[in-house]
Amino acid sequence: MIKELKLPEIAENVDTATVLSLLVSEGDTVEEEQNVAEMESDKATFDLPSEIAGKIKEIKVSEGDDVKVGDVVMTIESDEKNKEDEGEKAEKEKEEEQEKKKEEEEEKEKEKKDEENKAEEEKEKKKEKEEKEGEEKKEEAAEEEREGSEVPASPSVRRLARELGVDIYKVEGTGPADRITSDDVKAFAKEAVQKSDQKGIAADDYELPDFSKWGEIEKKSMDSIRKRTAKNMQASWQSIPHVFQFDKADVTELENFRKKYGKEVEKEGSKLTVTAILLKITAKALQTFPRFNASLDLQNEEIIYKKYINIGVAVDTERGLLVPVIWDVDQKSITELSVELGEIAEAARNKKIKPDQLQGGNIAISNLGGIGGTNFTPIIYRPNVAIIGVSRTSTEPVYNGGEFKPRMMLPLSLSYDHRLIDGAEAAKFLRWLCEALENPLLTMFKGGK
Ligand code: CAO
Repeated sequence: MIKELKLPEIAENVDTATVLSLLVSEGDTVEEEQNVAEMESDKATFDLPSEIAGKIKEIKVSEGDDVKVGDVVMTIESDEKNKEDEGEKAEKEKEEEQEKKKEEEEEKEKEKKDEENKAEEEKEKKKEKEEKEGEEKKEEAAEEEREGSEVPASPSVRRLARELGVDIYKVEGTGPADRITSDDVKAFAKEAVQKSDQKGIAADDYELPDFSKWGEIEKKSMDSIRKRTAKNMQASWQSIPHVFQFDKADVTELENFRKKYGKEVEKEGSKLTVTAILLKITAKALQTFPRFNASLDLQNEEIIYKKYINIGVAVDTERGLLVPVIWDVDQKSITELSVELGEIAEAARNKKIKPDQLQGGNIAISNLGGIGGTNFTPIIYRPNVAIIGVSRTSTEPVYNGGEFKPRMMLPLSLSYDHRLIDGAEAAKFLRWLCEALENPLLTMFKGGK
């Protein structure tokens, strides 16, 4: 019995991987779970294990090939017929079960949607009537006059289109008399997002000059991480209205503490750095300010509050920026966080990070202080709503009301999504972080668990 080994699902939004190296040849015998190829997606490097024990029959890819999820990488002839039959049966049963579950879910979804549509239509009719003489009608008329054309959509649908950044004049109405419904707007927005995801990096119309006219040049293809970073950064920057807040924490006492107790962490084979301490304090801050731990679902007009505290840490690697995630930060000690931070940073740099270690973060910390700089404005990682930027601690003269004293000041920046977070809340969040760094005891009674 010959079994096809296909490239499995790797991670969300990842549909291809490159074959870095083949670890077997045709005719080789392999064990179940034995790694047969080393692969690299734009998020991480990972090993591809054989699902069965047997003999490699045919290898369908070569090193350097890009393979799509679901494509056959190689075929393997099983050496245990019975086991295979059993496996096949179980797989078939699993598939049937999944199919059944999917059908039930689709049916449920359809019923829900029908109900929603009905309710939405009734609501809209009522609203339209109320709004006929109302203020919004005037606004609508004024807007239509401005735009110079009539669009059959209620003010609430127009508002939704504005919030989703949809040009209502491009939406085709499917309601009575071609009226544009909120579903039409949502479907249009969804399609636009899908299209932009498929397109990869959206190149604009700008035409590059021929640089070789002015001197020697060399062209190199962008590697997968660079392509992914460019695409994500562009999408985040274009879709999130960023606002930036800056503050400084007096970390003089904290630095003394770090020097004194750093040895405890060294015993565990790691280093007590500002990043590890900040991870712990940020976890407390997220419990106190849950909006910073949330995501925005504009399509369904919902705010998704997460009850877990996972924090991404930007890591500078030779291949570019990676953001591995430390899970359940609130449940770990600073020593554990220091050790884990050291391990994931090393894994990211040595291409050993697994795709699922790069997912599920609610906010990110980007510390460039080890390199230098007085401040910077990092871009938020979608679907997060904020990112904390850390610059270099420096000794500054600080006036204490009577005299200037040399204090160690840590500059912090906060980039936040202004659709969800208001300026005052952002200022409070960052102040909270600074005060907690200045006096960590405050975190014990200033909210949080
Ligand atoms: N101010 C002054 N010194 C700092 C500092 C700061 N804010 N942050 C770190 N340092 C010091 C550390 O104490 C350490 O000093 P010693 O070598 O004397 O012990 C040194 O800088 C190097 O620190 P580190 O990098 O080993 O450890 P870390 O835990 O602070 O940071 C990590 C870990 C992974 C965040 C970091 O290595 C890194 O990759 N930073 C770059 C992140 C990045 O690229 N961000 C840009 C993303 S754009 O959004």
